[in-house]
Amino acid sequence: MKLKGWIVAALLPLMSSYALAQENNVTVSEAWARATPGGAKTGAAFLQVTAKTDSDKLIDARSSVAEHVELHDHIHENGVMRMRRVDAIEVPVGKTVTLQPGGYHLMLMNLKQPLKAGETIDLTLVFEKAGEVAVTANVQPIGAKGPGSESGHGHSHGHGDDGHGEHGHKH
Ligand SMILES: [Cu+2]
Repeated sequence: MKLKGWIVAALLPLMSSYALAQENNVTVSEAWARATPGGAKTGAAFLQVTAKTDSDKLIDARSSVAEHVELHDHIHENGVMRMRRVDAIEVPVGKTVTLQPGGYHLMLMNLKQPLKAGETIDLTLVFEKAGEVAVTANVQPIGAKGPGSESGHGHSHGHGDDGHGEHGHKH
């Protein structure tokens, strides 16, 4: 069937860009990472986690592009935004937890290579109950604030004010 083949061909890239993964109760979607300037040793990755029928906790993560991956949060301290390592990110049942710039994120430590916009990286998330969930993250340009138009949700606003949202991932 010609038509069927066409539909499959159209859906495959869409599905990979959604980076959908489902493991029991936990769903991970919209995974993306920020491109890094050459020489940067750390990068950041973001995603959404939903727990359908039971609360869970994100307790660890790893990627083949980084020596190790830390779970980070941002806190305001005396008017300054700082990153802080956290042991776990709670995923309450029925809620979608969004890891995004300025909030929770995955810190990719000791990058083995720069992250280039347009490429993809692998992420393995470790949940307390659901265990390991592997996803593919799209690398968005430096300064990107969301998964971009490639996510299929039309989050690309294109008003170009990239001035804020940069919190200086210094370690
Ligand atoms: Cu961080």
